Amino acid sequence: MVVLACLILPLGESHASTRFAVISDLGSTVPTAASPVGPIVTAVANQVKAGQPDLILTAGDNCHDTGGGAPTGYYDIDVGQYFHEYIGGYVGAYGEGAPANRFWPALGNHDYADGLAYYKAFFPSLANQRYYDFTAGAAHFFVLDCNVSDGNSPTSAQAQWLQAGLAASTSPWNFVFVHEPPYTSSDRHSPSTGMRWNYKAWGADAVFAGHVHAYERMVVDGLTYFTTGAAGETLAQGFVDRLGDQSLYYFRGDYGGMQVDVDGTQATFWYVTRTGLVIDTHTQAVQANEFTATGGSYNVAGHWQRGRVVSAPDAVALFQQPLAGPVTVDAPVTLGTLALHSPGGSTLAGPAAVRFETTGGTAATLSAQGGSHVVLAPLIMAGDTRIDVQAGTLTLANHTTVQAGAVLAVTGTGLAIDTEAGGTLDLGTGSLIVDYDAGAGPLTQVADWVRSGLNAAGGGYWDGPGIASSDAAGQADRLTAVGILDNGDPTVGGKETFAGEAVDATSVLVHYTWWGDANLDGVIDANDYEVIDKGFLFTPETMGWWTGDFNYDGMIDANDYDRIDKAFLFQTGPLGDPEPAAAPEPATILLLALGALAAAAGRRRS
Ligand SMILES: [Ca+2]
Ligand SMILES: [Ca+2]
Ligand SMILES: [Ca+2]
Repeated sequence: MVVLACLILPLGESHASTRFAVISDLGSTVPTAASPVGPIVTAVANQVKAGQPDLILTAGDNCHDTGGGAPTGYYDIDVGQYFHEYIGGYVGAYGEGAPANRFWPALGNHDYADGLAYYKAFFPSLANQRYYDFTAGAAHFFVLDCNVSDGNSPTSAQAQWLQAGLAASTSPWNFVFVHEPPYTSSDRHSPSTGMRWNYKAWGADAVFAGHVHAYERMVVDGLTYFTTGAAGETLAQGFVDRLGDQSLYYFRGDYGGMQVDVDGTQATFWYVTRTGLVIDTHTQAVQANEFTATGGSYNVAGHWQRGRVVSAPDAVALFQQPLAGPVTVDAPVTLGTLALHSPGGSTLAGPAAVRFETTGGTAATLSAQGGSHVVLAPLIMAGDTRIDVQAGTLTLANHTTVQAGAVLAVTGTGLAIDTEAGGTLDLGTGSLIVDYDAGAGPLTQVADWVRSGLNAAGGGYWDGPGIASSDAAGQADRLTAVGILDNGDPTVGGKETFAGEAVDATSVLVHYTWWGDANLDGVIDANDYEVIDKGFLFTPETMGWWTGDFNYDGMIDANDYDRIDKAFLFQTGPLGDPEPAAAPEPATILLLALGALAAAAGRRRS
C-alpha cells in the first residue's frame, strides 16, 4: 500500500441546485373601482418568476377576495392569472397550466373564508389535502394548516403527523410551512403560540410563515423562522422588539417574496422586493446527520442523531465520534456525502455497498480527516464524485465502481488503494482526475496503480487490483484500456477541461479510452503516433502511457505499436467526453498510420 501525496486545489464543478420561491398573502386583485393591489401583486409575481424558481410555495392567504361563485371563487383572478404556468391540473382561464404541479400553497385564514370548496377545486393536484408533504431535489417540504383544531396545538393530529414525517425524512433539508407565524415582531399580529412546536428537535431546518405583511428572519432556540407575507396585502404596521437579538432582520418597506437555493450541502435564502432589490441574503449549511454510536451497524436507526438511518440520494452522513470498533454496512446504503471525520480513524466494513448518488448535478463527496480511515465496503460512484482527503489517510481496500460517464475527482492528501488487500478502483468507462498543487505530483503512483490494474503479470486484462476497468476487461477485441497522463506534460497535456471538468496543469488524468490514445482525447490519430514515434526514437525521461508505453512494461516496442495500430484501424468513435485536440489532416493520419504499421511490422520480423 502506498499513500498518495498531493496537495489540495479545488476543481471547478457545477453546483446545480433546486430553487424555490416563497410568497404569501397575495392580496385582493378582483377589479374594483379603486383597487391598488393588482399592480402590486403583478410586480411581485414578475420578480418571483424572474428568478426562474423550480417551484413556488406559499404560506397561506392565497386568495383574499370572497365570493365569485363556484367552482373556484376568485382563485383564478387572485392566483391563476399570476402563476398559472406553475399550477398542475390548472382549471382557470389564463393559460395551459403546468404539466406537473410546481405550485404548493398552504391554507391561510382567508382561504377558509368561503369554506374550502373553492380552494380544493382550484388546486386539484393537492388531492384535497389540507396539509401535505413532498420532496424536490435535496429538500422535503411539509405544508401545514394551522386554522383548525386538529392542527393548531403541539399535540394535535397534525403535529403528530409532522413529527412522524420529519422522523422518516431522508432529505438533507426539511422545511415547514405554516400560515400564522409562531414568532413575529410585528405589532399588527400576535404570534401564534399554539404553533410553537418542537420543529427543531423533530428535524426541521427552517419554518416559513406568512399572515404578517412583512419580511422577518429570526432564530429562536437555534431554528430559523422566516415570515414572508408581503406579496400584496397592505404592509404591516409597526415593530415590537419582542425577540430582541433573535430577530435578525425585519423589513416592511416594500412588497416582495423570498427565493431559496438548496442543494445537498447548503441553502441560501434571500428576499427580493417588487422592484428587484435583494435584501437579507442568508446562507445555512446542511445540518448533517451524525453517526453517534462508537461502532456497530450503520443500518440501525438508533445509531444516528435524528433516530433514522441516513440513506438517500443527497443524504449527508457524518462520522464525528471516536469509534471503538468498525462500522458495518449490513444493508445497501445511498449517500450524497460521507464525511469520515472520527478522531483516530474508522473502518467502514461491508458486506453491503455504499452507493454515492446526488440529484441536481452536484458531485457526491467522500471525505476523510482525523486519522487512518479504511473502507472495506464496496463503493459505487453512480455519478460525478469527489474524494477529498486533506488530513489523515483514506484507504480503499475493496471494489470501488465508477459508473458509466462519471468523473471521480481526488483532492487533498492521503488517498490510498490497498492493492495487497485487493483494493480496486474500477473506472468502467469513466474518468479520474487526481488534482495536486505543486511539485512532482502523483503521476508515478497513479501509473503504478494502473499497471497493477492491467494485471499483465497475472495474465489478466484490466482485472487486477489498483485502477482497472471492467469495460476494458470485457472488450472482446481488447481495443480499449486505461490511459494516464500528467496535464503539465508539454506534449500530451495542456487540457483546460477533461471529461467535462475544469482541470489545471497540476493534475493527473486517467481515462478509459482506445489502446494507444496517448493524449487521452478519445481518438487515435497522428498526434498519438507522434508521441510513440518520439518515444521509440528518443529514450524519454519517464516511460509510460504518455510516451507510448501503452502496455506499461517499461519499454516502447512492437507490442505497443501493435496496440495502437489495432485500435487505430478498428476505433469506432471518440470515447468519453474529452477535450478535442487539434484535428490533423485526414491524409496525414493515414500516411502516418501506414508508416507506423510498416515500421512495427518490420520490427516484429527482425
Ligand atoms: Ca492542480
Ligand atoms: Ca488521441
Ligand atoms: Ca511497452
